[in-house]
Amino acid sequence: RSSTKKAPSAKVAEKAFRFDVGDTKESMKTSILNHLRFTLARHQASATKDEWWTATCYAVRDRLLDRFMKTQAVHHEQKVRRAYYLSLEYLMGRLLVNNLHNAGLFDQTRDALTELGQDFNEVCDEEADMGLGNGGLGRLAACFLDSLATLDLPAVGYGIHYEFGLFRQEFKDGYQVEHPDVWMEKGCPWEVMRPNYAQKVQLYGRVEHQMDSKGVFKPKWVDCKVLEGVPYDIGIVGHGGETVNFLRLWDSKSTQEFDLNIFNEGGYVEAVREKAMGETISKVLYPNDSTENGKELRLVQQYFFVSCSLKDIIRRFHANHSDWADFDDYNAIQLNDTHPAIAIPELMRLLIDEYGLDWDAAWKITRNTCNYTNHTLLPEALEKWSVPLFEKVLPRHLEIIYEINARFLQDEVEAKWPGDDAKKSELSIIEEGYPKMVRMAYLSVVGSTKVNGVAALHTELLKKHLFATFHELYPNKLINMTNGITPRRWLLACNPGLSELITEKVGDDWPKHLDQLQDIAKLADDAEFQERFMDIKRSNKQAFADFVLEDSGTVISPDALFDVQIKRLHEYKRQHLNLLHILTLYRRLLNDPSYEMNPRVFIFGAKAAPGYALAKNIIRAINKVADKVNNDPRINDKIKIVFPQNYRVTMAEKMIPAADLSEQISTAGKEASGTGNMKLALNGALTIGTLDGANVEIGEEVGDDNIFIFGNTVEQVDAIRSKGYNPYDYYNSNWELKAVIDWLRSDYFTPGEHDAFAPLCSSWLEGGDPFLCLADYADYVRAQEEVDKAFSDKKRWAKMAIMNTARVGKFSSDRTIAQYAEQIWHLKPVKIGA
Ligand code: T68
Repeated sequence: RSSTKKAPSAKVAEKAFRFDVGDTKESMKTSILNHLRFTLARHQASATKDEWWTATCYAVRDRLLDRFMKTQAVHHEQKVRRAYYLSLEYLMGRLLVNNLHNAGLFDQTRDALTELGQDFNEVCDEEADMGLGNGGLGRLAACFLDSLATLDLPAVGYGIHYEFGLFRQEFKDGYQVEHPDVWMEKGCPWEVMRPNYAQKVQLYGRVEHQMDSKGVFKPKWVDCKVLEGVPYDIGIVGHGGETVNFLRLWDSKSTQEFDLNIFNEGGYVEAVREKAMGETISKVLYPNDSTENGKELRLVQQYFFVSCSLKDIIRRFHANHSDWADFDDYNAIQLNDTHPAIAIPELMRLLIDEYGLDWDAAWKITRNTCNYTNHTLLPEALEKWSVPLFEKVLPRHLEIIYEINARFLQDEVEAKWPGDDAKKSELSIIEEGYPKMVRMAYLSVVGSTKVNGVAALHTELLKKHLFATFHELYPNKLINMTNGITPRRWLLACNPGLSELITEKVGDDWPKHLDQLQDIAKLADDAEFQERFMDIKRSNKQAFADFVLEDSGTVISPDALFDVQIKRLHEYKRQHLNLLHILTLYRRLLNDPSYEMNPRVFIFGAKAAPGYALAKNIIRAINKVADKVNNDPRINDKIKIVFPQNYRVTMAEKMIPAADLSEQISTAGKEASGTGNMKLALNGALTIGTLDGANVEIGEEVGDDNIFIFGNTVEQVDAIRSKGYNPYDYYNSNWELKAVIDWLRSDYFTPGEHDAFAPLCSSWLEGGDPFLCLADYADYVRAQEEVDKAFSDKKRWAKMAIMNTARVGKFSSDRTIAQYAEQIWHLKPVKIGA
């Protein structure tokens, strides 16, 4: 009987399955309840908020995984070329709301939770930020993943599954105190562990050169420690929900073989200790955003994730191909700064030592596959590893780097500049000295096809300074890829009021085609549109004011000008120049109670690297000035300063929609691009900024009338420095500047505590003011007066704000990623279909 009955066709089975993970409100309800019951073992009546959150994430994840498997199957069947993004940092923030928007499940899920008696926003607030990054570089990687999936590009992100992301910041008596960030406390429902794709990684040991059967000496890396990398995958859904790519994060484990050996020798305690060491590798993110401290564990982290990732890439390549000559046809690797640059010698090692290719074939493949993005010109941020450390941790890689260098100097530098030894030592990957150092940026340039800067000015400066001689040697290698931000997170999800207004005017396609915002420019003079635009701004400001009240008890008025500086704390970003302006206004108000200015709220969000003493002193100065100013009845609430603790992606999502003014005031030539500048402009904040990084391009887009530019240009900064900059010239000739610095030097802001801000104040004077705060002060104050004047004219301000939103479509990361795909990766979109 049963033999006559046909098995259900694949189509029918698929349909039944798809019904199971349907996208209606009712199916979301069913899924959420099922997960509460069968995944979390909870009755609806007794479930806590975080359990509702977990169940909701699982319900969403089910739908993503369905598309994820489909996407990977199509990529596999079509043998597509893929891009691999290697980054030590991914600053993802929360995932629920963005996944809902991108997957087209937002309304249904919100309604489902509401009908189940839950407050949707409260459930979303249960999610901890996934803060596996420091700042711009890590957040850029997260925006890029969103755009890669949205553009249907086959891509995988690789990184580390840190147990602790960027530290949680607390202020005590104004001081920054750091705590570990336990982001997985409630579990991470988005990730899927994949022990089947675990990889082994060798470290330490030494290299033996053993003769093979043909009498040739072959290097052999022996006596190594072996670690295991276990991957965790997080689905990355593009807007519209068709492509689901993934982010694969490696967790380190010590290996069983390793443990067994020691156990057998009877060293139980040693075995457990070694095991703990193996698990240290992926414990914690290094919290430095702009200095390298040359720590061994950091090099081990870099190699660990690079080696796991390359082996995974090779495994996937071998699933479809057998000829190594095809490798660079199917794989493009992007190095996010030099942190994964060890990929270059590691790929060489794998090809030569493990797969038996000869040097020239391996080098051709490696160089054709790898590309490198530079994110900084700051000399202290350029990675260099000491040769002795390298030799200890990665002895075989050091040999390979020496060989890469020898061939590079001989075949390329000598060919171009015969007999020029100065050129050779200038370009050498190995810097002479005691100890010798490996220059990772040079290794990255030599081993890559394309090298890119992250804004037009930055790329020009790379060509002129850091990589000037390389640019002569390789005139086509250096290119510009101006950064971008994903409009899904940074407008659609974080600013629903403005998003709805825009959709009403230009339709709902703009999140994928941000240039369409241009169409609202014609409404910039329309009184009704201006009113609606500014009403939305006001209600965003009110929402932020509510948050501040709850968070710190400080009352701020949504009618004040919200002046926002949110970014890592660094001298080059000049939060302390902002502070000089605040003190200037405070002083003016005290000296002349009738001094006219619009009430302003100065808003800061910033973490300082734990070892960066001066940055921490600046944080304390801002906090202590805030205490005084916020409680001074003499100034009638004209100035408020708010500096919420623990700035992170989720806080940025509240601050950016509420901002009137965006502070982008780095010393010209120091900020590679900036991306906060783009997010703020998109949400209708006006920029006050120097001609630095992407500010230059923002100015070109919005027009001179809609931005406040001040300060010395890169050329002027160079000129000032070459004449011999003396901050005292400015201090002694500007009595107001002198007065505010002296004020900060007194104990006015820390009664009874002397010299609290001596480090900060002496950096401006005795320390030589390395970032030219004093040279830019007067023009900054002048530009701020212009801002104040513009803000007094409500119609003018509204028009300028609208023009900012309308004209920054260029800064969608979709545009950036489309450029990478075309000019670097040669990558085509792949439609996944129904
Ligand atoms: C930033 N760099 C640039 N570095 O400063 C910023 N982490 O101008 C640019 O917009 C952004 O990259 C994206 O291109 C960083 O954020 C780091 O966080 C960093 C540096 C060294 C080590 C670790």
